[in-house]
Amino acid sequence: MDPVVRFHDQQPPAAAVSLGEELLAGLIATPKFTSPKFLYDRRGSELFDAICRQPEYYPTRTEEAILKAAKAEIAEVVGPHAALIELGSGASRKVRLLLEALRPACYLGVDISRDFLWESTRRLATDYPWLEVHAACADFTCPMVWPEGFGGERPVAFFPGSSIGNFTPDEAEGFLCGLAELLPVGGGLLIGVDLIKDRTVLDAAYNDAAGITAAFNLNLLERLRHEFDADVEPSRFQHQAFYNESDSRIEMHLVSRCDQTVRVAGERIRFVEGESLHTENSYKYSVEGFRRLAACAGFESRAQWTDPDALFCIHYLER
Ligand code: AVI
Repeated sequence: MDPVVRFHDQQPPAAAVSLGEELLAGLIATPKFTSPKFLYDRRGSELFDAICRQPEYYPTRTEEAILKAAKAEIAEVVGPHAALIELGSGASRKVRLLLEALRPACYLGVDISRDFLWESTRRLATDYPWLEVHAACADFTCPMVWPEGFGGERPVAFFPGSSIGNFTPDEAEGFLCGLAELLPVGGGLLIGVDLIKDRTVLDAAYNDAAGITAAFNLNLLERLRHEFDADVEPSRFQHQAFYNESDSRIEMHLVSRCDQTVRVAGERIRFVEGESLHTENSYKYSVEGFRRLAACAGFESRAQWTDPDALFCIHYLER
């Protein structure tokens, strides 16, 4: 039998136009920057999946190990029959580690990539026939509403992968405030957050020996060529990633190897040799630091789990 997924399209129709404007605004700014979301076209998502399998990139396997080890405890704190919402659900891989233990009443996957979302929620509905599966194609970083027909007594959002780290702390607080408004009192948030640690571990994680993170970063330029009609030559830029200790963040940049002018969507963008385009931040938090941030957004800490090497933390917070 065909798996049943209730699909809700919440995509704004003019997305492509406003994306171009947003991109250009960052390229003509000083210093130049682009939002990390531009790194995720189809190829970018594939490369990110490959990053997650690199030996130096510890967050994915560490978070999965924590989820496996703590699933019974997580289920006890969260309680059964929740309405589970996965933000940025992608391949819905991590949630599978929890479903049998959590036994939620229903599941909603939220992702911006329509095809990916459709395929992964259909697979989920096939593999967990007892679960009511919903999918919402939406940009969860923008204000959203729970789709019609989805709900239950207690919504619990699941936001793994330390994606919260790709927001600045102010943006993260704003995002958590928006989420707090969507959740009733007693609603929960299970969130994965990368921890502050030795810089050699961090620098290696974003400069893997196989060059996958470099390819992921440089793929932004391929995207500029194909989608935004840019005449940019990726080999004239170099991947750079380093830990900025004072801001507790990894910074990822594309550094121009020479003086050059690039045309993007009819606009001429000048780079001098050594000038960088800042493509991503990945903030790291202490356990306490993140609890403080969440408290500012109206969440109370209920529990948290870390790995033996204190690389990564999963927090359970409640409204
Ligand atoms: C998705 N996000 C949490 C990843 C990170 O670690 O900040 C993206 C990434 N960028 C380079 N490597 C991985």
